Amino acid sequence: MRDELREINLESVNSTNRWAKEHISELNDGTVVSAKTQTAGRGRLNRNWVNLGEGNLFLSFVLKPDMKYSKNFPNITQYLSVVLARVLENYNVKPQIKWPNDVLINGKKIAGILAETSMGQNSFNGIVLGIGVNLNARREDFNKIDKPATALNLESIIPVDTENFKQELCEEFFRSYDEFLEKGFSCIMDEYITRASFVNKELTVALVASEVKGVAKGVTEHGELILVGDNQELTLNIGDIL
Ligand code: BT5
Repeated sequence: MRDELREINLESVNSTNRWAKEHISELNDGTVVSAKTQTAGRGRLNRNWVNLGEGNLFLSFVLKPDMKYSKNFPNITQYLSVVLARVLENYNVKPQIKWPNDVLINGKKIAGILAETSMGQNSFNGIVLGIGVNLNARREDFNKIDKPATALNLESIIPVDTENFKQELCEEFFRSYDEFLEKGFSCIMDEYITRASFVNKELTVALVASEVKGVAKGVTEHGELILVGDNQELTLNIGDIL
């Protein structure tokens, strides 16, 4: 737990991740940057995070962990997916995690997570861990998104207050962040698997320039996807389940 939460609340920004990276040298470890609205949100591989406007969550954690924990950095997005699932469960919904870190409700994406590393000339400046959560939207807003998506207000009977949700998420994140840095994926593995939407399913996974098919057996102790194909067992640390 951090002593005090340092928060930066912006009205409108292109991307909270981009803003946090640009200002990282002035920001302390544990700073939370959020914006009421985000005009050019980004996802992985140059994909966009669609802006559903005010009332939704656009947030980046600025993290400056000790390099002695660097082997656990690749799992930080999975850590955040579990943290989010815990918070969502308080709203009486059943979140599921789609490897590696998408969070879904009833098979539709409610949140996306993007970690970016900031490097200086020869140094590590920190990690910017961004999350967008759809909290308040109308069904017609999802026409702007090319894949099934949803928002918490459409799934939960409990009213959703964006500011409260943000505080709950930050509190939950920092409650077990130090433990995560020390122990890595193993400290969330059970919770991750319990909520996994993909285990024992037949999947196609897009890799950088190809696709592989198989049945997902689970994940390794490092959070990699284990995919059993016709004649081979693959362990994937990057990819997109199609
Ligand atoms: C992600 O990428 O899901 C990571 C998104 C991270 C967004 C946050 S918002 C705060 C912070 N600042 C930023 O600039 N970014 C972070 P990826 O796995 O590549 O998924 C992108 C795909 O999700 C898109 O191609 C769409 O199919 C879908 N998508 C886009 N906007 C969505 C939305 N609002 N709700 C649900 N799905 C969406």
